[in-house]
Formats: sequence, structure tokens, C-alpha cells
Amino acid sequence: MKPTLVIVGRPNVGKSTLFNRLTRTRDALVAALPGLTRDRHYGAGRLGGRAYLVVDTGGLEPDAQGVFVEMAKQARTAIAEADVVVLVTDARDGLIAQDRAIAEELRRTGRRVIVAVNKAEGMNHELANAEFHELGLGAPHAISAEQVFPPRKNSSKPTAPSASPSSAARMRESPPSSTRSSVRNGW
Ligand SMILES: Nc1nc2c(ncn2[C@@H]2O[C@H](COP(=O)(O)OP(=O)(O)OP(=O)(O)O)[C@@H](O)[C@H]2O)c(=O)[nH]1
Ligand SMILES: [Mg+2]
Repeated sequence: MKPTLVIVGRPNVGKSTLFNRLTRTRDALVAALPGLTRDRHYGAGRLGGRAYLVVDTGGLEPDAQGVFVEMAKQARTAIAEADVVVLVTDARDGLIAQDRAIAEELRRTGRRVIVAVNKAEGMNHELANAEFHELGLGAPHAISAEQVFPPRKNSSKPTAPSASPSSAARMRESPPSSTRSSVRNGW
């Protein structure tokens, strides 16, 4: 059985964009419109030689109402099936109450959680990550689901693909050079 990586977070933070990036598809709809993704959506990811399942979910509103109730239910079903959950947050908005509430809910599930601080292109990674340490879910990872970070000078971080799904978000900082040109074209 393939490991399952489930992408969650509040609306409009870039979950579907990250899904498309990890699956190298344009299968998930992306728009500057909160609440676009309404059910859960499966795709195939690959890291080095290892295949994994990627699941995109709708915005998880802890106090959901109306249509958001069903979306939150779908997200929770996906979380229950997850080997690892990527909690996507937004570097531009910073840490907000909804992120804290989702983090708290995820903590209660006992699942392994990685915090991705999305939309961090053009920002200092340490500063972008700083406040997200407060979530208490381990070191956050500044990423850009949409853009490719320029290579970091004197970086000690590995750039080669790794077999661990937990490094998926970090890897996005430095995808293999063979993929760089295609990333801008949406893979
Ligand atoms: N600047 C920037 N914008 C991004 C990035 N990733 C996503 N976006 C934008 O953020 C908006 C929302 O992206 P989606 O991927 O649809 O977000 P979502 O979390 O799936 O949204 P819902 O399905 O509505 O919950 C779109 O306008 C994207 O273009 C990023 O890395 N940087
Ligand atoms: Mg979406």
C-alpha cells in the first residue's frame, strides 16, 4: 500500500496548487476564491523512486457552517486515512486563529503533521517561518507551491530527491534541476 499524504488547511492558502505541484498535473482547480475545492481529490506523487498518494481537500473550517460542513467532513475522512498530513498555511497572511484551530484538531488525531508556510517566494524563509513554530507541530517549512525558489547560496540543505515523504515540502525549495524549467509551465 502506498503512503498517503493529505493536504489540509484553511481556504485559499494554496492546497490545490501544492497538489498539482506534487502530482505534476493540473488536475485540481486553483483560483483566488476561497472554498473552491469541495471534496477530497486523489492523485499520484513520486519522490525519487517512491510512489505515494496525494490527497487534496477543501478548506478545513473548524467551525464550519453551510456547505463548509460537508467540506470539513471530507477533509476529516481524508485525515483519518493519512500517513502524513501537510498543514498548509499562508506566509503573506501570517499565523491566524483558523490555523491554530486546525493545528489543534490535527494534534488530537495523533497523525504526523508537517507545517508548510506557502506563498513564501521573495521572503526570508526564517522570518516567514518564525511565528509558525508556535503551532507546536515541529519546524515549519517555507515553500512556494506556485513558484521555484532560486538556489540558495551556501545552503547546507540537500537538493537531491529523498525517499521520505516528510521532506516533500522542503524539497520544493530546490527541485531537481531537470524539473526547473517545466515548473513554471505548470508541469
Ligand atoms: N503568491 C503565491 N500564490 C499562490 C501560491 N500557491 C497558491 N497561490 C494562489 O493562492 C490562491 C489559492 O490557491 P488554491 O490552490 O486554489 O488554494 P486552496 O487552498 O486549494 O483553496 P480552496 O480550495 O478554496 O480552499 C490562487 O490564487 C493561487 O494562485 C504560492 O506559492 N504563491
Ligand atoms: Mg483547493
